[in-house]
Amino acid sequence: QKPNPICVATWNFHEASKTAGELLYNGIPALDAAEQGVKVEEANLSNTTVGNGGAPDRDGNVTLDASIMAPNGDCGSVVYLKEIEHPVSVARKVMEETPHVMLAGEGALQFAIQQGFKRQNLLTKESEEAWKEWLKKKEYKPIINIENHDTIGMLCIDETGDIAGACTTSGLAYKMNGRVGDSPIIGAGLYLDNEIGGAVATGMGEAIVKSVGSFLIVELMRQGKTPQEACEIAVQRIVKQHKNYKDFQVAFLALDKNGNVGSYCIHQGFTYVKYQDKQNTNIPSKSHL
Ligand code: SD4
Repeated sequence: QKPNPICVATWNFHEASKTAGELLYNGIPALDAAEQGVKVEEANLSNTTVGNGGAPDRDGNVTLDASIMAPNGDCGSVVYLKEIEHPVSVARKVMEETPHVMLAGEGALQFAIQQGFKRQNLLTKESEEAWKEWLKKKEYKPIINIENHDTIGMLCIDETGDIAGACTTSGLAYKMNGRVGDSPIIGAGLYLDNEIGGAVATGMGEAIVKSVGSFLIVELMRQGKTPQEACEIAVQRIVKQHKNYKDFQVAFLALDKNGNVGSYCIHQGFTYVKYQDKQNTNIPSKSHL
C-alpha cells in the first residue's frame, strides 16, 4: 500500500517543505518537488549555509555543492560551483543533459552558463562583513549547531509512491579554498533507492563522507532496520571512529517507502521538518549526547 505524499527536510525549513509538500499533493513528481523545495533555501539570503548569501571560504569565495537523485537511481551533482544561485538545478541538468554524474568548479560553471543559468554575485554584504570579522582572528572552530548548520537535505515521496531527494549547501563557513563536503557526494549527503527509501545528512561533512552515511542507512533499511534504527547505527559508527566526536555535529534523516521517518544526531539541537497530511511539523531529533 502506497503512503500519502510526504516530504521531510533537515532543520526548520518550513517554507521549503511546504513548497515541496504542496507540489506533491498537487500530483507533481517527487523529483520536481524536491528540486523546487530546496531552491527556496538556495534563494533565502538569510540562510548563510545554502546558495545565495552562503558564507564564503577563508579566501572569500562562495562555492556551492549540491546533489539530486531520482527514483530510477539517476543522480547528478555539482561541486565548487561559483556564482550560480541554484546549484541543485545545475545538478539536475548534469543528471539529465550530460553522460556524467558530477561536474566541478570551472567546468560546472561553464556548463551552467551554457544551460542558461545567470552568473551573479552570491556574497552578500552581511556574509562579507562576517567573513572580514573572522579574518581578524582566523580561528577555525565552528560552534556546534550555531555555525555551519542549515544545509538542506530533502526527501519526497509523491502520489505514485516514488521517492526522490536533493541536498544543497555552501559547505562549512571559512573552509579551505577547494574544500568539498558530503552534500554533493552520492551516498554521503544523499542516497535513495526506490525499493527501500532514502537518507540525507547534515553536519561535519568530513565525518559523513568517511561513513558513507546515507548509503549505509539505506542499506541498513534494506536489511530490515527501521529508519530510526538505521540512523542510530550510522551515528554510532561515526562516534566510534572519532575520538573528538563531541567537537562536531552530524545528523541523519531517513524516510522509508512506507512513509516512516527516523532521525539521529550526535548533539542535541538538530530538528527536522515533516510535511504530511498537508501539515508541517518541526520535530526534534533524538541525539547521542
Ligand atoms: C558540509 N554537511 O559541507 C555540510 C555542512 C552542513 O549544515 O551540513 N551544514 O560539510
